[in-house]
Amino acid sequence: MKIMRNFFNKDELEKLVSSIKRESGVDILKSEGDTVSGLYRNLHHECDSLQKFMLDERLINLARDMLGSDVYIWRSTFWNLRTGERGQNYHQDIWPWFDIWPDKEYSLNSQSDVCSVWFPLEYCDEGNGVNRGLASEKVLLDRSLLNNHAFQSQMEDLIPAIAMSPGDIMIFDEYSIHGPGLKNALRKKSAVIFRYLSVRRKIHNRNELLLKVDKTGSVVDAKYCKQKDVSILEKLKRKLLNIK
Ligand SMILES: O=C(O)CCC(=O)C(=O)O
Repeated sequence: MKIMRNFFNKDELEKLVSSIKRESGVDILKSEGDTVSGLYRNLHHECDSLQKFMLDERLINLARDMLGSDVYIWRSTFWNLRTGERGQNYHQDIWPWFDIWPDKEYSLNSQSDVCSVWFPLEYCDEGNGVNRGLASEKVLLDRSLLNNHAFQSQMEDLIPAIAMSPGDIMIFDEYSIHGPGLKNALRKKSAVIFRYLSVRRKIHNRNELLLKVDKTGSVVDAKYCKQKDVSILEKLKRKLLNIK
């Protein structure tokens, strides 16, 4: 897990928020609906400005370096917490993803296939659920620990809360233990996560678009895993690959 300060500037973030509002009508700073399972997933399928943000050459290169391979743009999610709400338990991302990759062999020797980039849209600290991360060596923990009270409280003591300002980013792999903490938020929070996937990883039975990018952040290929209506994804794929 690593933190990079002032990676984005204030203007870039403000522009992002306002253009998403203009393009999709969604105010991503507002908490609505179910905040724990993730808000506004994959808005980049419909928002050019968000796509462009995810295609940032510097982010692509960070992901390529971490994963040691070419990458797909996989997911974007906005996480909000209203005052008084509590976010996700501490977890490793491999836990919720077991179901997506039932045939993946996780081991202490295997490289992460997912690079996550998390960043707040407003100042975040212990009071509003900063996404803390443990910079440990690789560990493989049992999934039952997700709801194990003793483990969760232990993590609360072990994982330091590192305050982050808009512009800072946190980068972590699928083995990192992370989460916004156990306490109820004293103030609202709004944060973003981008997920980059190694081309090594296969996705089954998901209605999701994978955008393969080169070093410069240009989309060089796009594929989706078909499940239901893929017309929006098909349109986006054609647009990004300049297919008439
Ligand atoms: O920002 C948050 O509240 C949680 C983000 C997170 O842990 C995740 O997406 O895996």
